Amino acid sequence: MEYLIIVIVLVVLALIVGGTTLVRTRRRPGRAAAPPHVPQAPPPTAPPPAGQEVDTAAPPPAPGTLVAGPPAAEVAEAPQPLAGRMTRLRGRLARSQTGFGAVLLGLLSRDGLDEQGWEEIEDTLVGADLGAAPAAQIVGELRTQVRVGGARGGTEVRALLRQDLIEQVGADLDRSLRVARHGDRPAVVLMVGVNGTGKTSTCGKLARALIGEGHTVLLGAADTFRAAAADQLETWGQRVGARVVRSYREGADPASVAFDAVKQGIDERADTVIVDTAGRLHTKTGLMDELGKIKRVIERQATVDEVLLVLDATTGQNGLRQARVFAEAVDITGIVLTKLDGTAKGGIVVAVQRELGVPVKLAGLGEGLDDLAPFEPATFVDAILG
Ligand SMILES: Nc1nc2c(ncn2[C@@H]2O[C@H](COP(=O)(O)OP(=O)(O)OP(=O)(O)O)[C@@H](O)[C@H]2O)c(=O)[nH]1
Ligand SMILES: [Mg+2]
Repeated sequence: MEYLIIVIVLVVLALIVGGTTLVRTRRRPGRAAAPPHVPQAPPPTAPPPAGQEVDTAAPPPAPGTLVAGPPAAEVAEAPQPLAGRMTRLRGRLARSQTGFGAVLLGLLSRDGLDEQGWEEIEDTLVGADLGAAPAAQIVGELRTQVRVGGARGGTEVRALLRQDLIEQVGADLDRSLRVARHGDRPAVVLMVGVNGTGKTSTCGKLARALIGEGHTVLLGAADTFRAAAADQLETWGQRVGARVVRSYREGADPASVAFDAVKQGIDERADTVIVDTAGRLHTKTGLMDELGKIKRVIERQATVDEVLLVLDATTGQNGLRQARVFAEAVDITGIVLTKLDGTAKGGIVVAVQRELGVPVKLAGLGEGLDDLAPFEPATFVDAILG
C-alpha cells in the first residue's frame, strides 16, 4: 500500500514538472535565439513601486517576465534608414490626397477669382481638416499676394499656396525624437492614444528603425488590458529584433510592467525603452488617470523623454477632441499621425499642432515594417499638392 502511494506521488510530480516546462517553452518563443551579447536576464525581481497594487498570486510566469526576440541579424531584411523615408513614401500620401491639391490648384488658376471662388478655396481647405482659422489665414494671405502681385499664372499661384501651406504646417518646428541614451539611463518613449490608432504597430516600426540605426531597443508591454495585446507586441519584437518585457497575466498593473521594462532597460544598458499602452477612450476619466500614473511610476527611475500621442488621421475632428483630453492627462511631446495613407484629410496635421502646440513627429503611411516616417513639412505639402 505504501509503495502504491509513493508511486502515485511520483507520477503526479512528474506530470507537474512536465506540464510546467511545456508552458514555459510555448510562452517563451525565441528565448534560445537571444542575441549572444545580451545576457539572458532572469525575470525582473524589482519590488513593485511603493503604493502599487500587485497581485502576488499570479505566477508562473511573474508580471514583467522577460521575453527575448531574435537577434536583429536574423530579421528578414535590414530596415530602411529613417532619413528620406517620407520622400520614398510620398506616393502613398499623394494617392490618398487625390482631389485636394487638384481642386485647389484648379480654383486658384481661374482668371479673376471672385468672392465665391475664394470661399470655395477656403471650403476645400476646411474640408481637408485644416481647421477654420488656418484655412482663413491661408486664404487671406493668398488673396493679398494675388492682389499685390496682379494676375498670376498657375505655377506662381501654386508656389504661393505651397509656401503658405508649409508655413501653416510649420517648417521650423523641432520634430526631432529624443531617443538617445543619456547619462546612465535609456531614453524612454511612452506611446499613448485611443483604441486602434496604431500604437503597437508604431512601437514595432519605431523599434525597427532605431535598431537599424544601431540603437539597442527594449519594448515594454504595458497594455495589460488584453493578453493578446502583449502577444501582439511580442510578435513585433520578434519581427524587428527587439526584446519585450511583458506580463502573462491579463489585467496586471500596467504601471508595474512599465516600471519593470524601464528597470530592465537600465540594467541591460539599452539605448531606448519604448512602452506600449492600452488604447483608452478619452472619455473614461479613470483610464486617463492611469496614464498619468504609468508615467509617474516610470519617473521614479528614469525620465520619460517622449510621450507620443498616436492619432488616426482618418478620424478628423474627433482626433482633435482626443488630443485635447490626452494632453490634459499627460504632457504630450509629439504626435504620431497614422493612416495618412488612407485619408484625404491631411489638414489634421495643422489643426492638431495648433491645438496642442506640439509637433507631428512621425507619420504612419501603411502597415509595412518600414511604413513610418519622420514628418517633413515640405515633402508633405508637395505630396498633397501633387
Ligand atoms: N493603413 C495603415 N494602417 C495602419 C497604420 N498604422 C497602423 N495601422 C493598422 O491599424 C490597425 C491597428 O493598429 P495597432 O497598432 O494594433 O493599434 P493600437 O493603437 O495598438 O490598438 P489597440 O491596442 O487596440 O488600442 C492595424 O491593423 C494596423 O496595421 C498606418 O499608418 N496605415
Ligand atoms: Mg495596441
